Amino acid sequence: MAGLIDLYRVRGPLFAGIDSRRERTRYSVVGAPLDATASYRKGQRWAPRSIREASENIESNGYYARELTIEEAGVYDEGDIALPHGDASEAVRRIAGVVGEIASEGRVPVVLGGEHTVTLGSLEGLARAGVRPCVLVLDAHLDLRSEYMGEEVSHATVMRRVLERVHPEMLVYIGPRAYDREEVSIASSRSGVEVIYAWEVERVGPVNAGSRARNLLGDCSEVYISIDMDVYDPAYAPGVGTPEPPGLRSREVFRILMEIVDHRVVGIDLVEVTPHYDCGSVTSVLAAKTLQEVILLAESSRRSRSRRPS
Ligand SMILES: [Mn+2]
Repeated sequence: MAGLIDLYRVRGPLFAGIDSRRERTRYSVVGAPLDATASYRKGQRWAPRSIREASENIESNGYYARELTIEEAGVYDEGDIALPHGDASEAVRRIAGVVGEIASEGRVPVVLGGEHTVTLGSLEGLARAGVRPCVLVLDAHLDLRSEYMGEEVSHATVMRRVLERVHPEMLVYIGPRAYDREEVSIASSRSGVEVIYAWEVERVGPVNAGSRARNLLGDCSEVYISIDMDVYDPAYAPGVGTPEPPGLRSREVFRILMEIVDHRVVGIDLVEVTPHYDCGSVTSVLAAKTLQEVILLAESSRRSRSRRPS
């Protein structure tokens, strides 16, 4: 029977409800509550809390990754980064500072957005720690505009800035279906940028789409995964900043992740959940389950590798 003091203790929400000792964990969940440049629906700043709450109330096993539970995988919740409202560039600097510190400890940052702009800070932080991964983006959009509504650092330009400022060896997209002509021409002309469009996933199926992405990332020793929740069909994830039907089904995304996610994961972000436009928290719940699956797939792969005799 718990003492009375335990009954009064209220903390959280913490990611997956795990109150772990940091030194026994490898994954650092950190919230980046930014919605400075959201052009349609705002409120992504409320997402970290909403995703944490959902994550406390789903079961701790993976869908494909069934060997480990999220408690066993080793996750520590660092809390949220204090970000200014309305200054995306300063927010990116602060995110880079925090993520850089986490990565320099050899830990894997798991960034809860916030709008997609947070990915720039996260990748700049990793680079500062000497980690230069290939980048896999699941997104309805290419986010390759040079500027958007007069802003150079924005959710609609974030991958263009990543190409210019971080120079990943490979940038692979899965799920795009919304873009302008300039973005498509950049995506098709730059070496090291590959796109598996949503209709290609539909045509070849998630297993083949996933294995194509895995081949494209075959030479990468480190991989960063950015999941924009609008990659899902709005029927599965209505609470996002810029919904784009028709999109991927939840089981398709999970099957794709199973094909790709392995021990090479050095950083993860999940962005664009917009709780006030969500219905019954379905987007936050799917976001929490998606993150859990990515962590479990990465950690299971890492442990099975370290068990293997060399
Ligand atoms: Mn998007």
